[in-house]
Amino acid sequence: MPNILVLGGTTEASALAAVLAARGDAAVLSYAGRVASPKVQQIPVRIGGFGGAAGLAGYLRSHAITHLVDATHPFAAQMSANAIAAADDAGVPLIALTRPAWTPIAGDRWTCVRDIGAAVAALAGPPRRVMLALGRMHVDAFAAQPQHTYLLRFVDAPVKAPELPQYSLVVDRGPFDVAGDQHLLQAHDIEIVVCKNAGGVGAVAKVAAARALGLPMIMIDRPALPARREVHAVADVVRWLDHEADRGV
Ligand code: 3Y8
Ligand code: NAP
Repeated sequence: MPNILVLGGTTEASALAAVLAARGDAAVLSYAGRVASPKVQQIPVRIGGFGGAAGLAGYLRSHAITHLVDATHPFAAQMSANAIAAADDAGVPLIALTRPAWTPIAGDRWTCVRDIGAAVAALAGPPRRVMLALGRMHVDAFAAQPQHTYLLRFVDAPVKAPELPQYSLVVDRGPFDVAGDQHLLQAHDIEIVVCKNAGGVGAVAKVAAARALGLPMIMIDRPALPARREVHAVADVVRWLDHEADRGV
């Protein structure tokens, strides 16, 4: 019988968890513990780091995990690298459930940059009204461009005030919808949107909203990851689980 560990934190991880619950599979979804109240899941949840790749390998062994599914966000690069190393060390099959990157369509005004630092640099110039749809973890880097008026969106109210001279803060969690994001951009008279190329559907609303309003975007490319088996659909993970289980791998 499979005993599955899902590394979660994404819309796709939640969708997979619901399918595993319906199938009656033994499965646990893991969160880092980044937000105060993570989404309630239909399978048991564990919260907190493992203690690096070695800690995760130890968890795989001590909990007799038979299959590891990395369904983390494309920017959770450290977790994904640790999953590859730990699965190899513990001899546990690994699959990644991830989302294809968003791609621009005709008329889009994207400036693609390689990381947060390049996004900060791309904001050099006269004051503008900028939406940073990046969450909380990287906002302080934008203090290097204090001339702008920022709109921030966090999952939780921050413990420490962001180090930006001029900002508005919205506390909200996705998945978001296009009408809501279009209203938000218009209400704050946003001139440019900065975001990560997260892919998927839970964060795409702002991309569609900016497109509808003809706004430029600074799109941060996702970090490169070591090679691993990757699928883009929950059904492909289920097929893998059944196939690998049949082979007794
Ligand atoms: C803790 C667990 C689900 C998962 C939902 C997806 C969609 C909604 C959109 C914007 C962009 C952002 C941010 C975002 C989205 C989904 C998904 C996604 C982006 C939760 C969650 C956890 C987190 C962590 C949080 C980060 C932050 C990033 C906000 C749950 C709600 C900006 C990423 O305060 C903090 O420390 C927040 C940290 C990592 C990035 C950052 O740098 O701040 N996600 N988000 C996970 C854990 O503890 O392991 O409560 O559901 C999950 C979701 N957030 O099941 O429906 O699938 O991507 N999350 C980005 O894409 O740029 C918001 O505002 O438009
Ligand atoms: P990260 O930088 O790749 O990971 C840093 C450390 O956090 C990891 O080494 C691990 O600690 C711990 N960790 C990360 N994900 C974990 C998980 N699912 N379960 C247990 N521990 C985890 O990760 P991150 O970018 O901070 O993302 C953290 C979580 O938020 C992930 O679940 C991710 O899916 C979710 N998320 C992230 C983003 C984003 O923009 N980065 C967006 C949406 C959702 P140890 O080394 O101690 O094991």
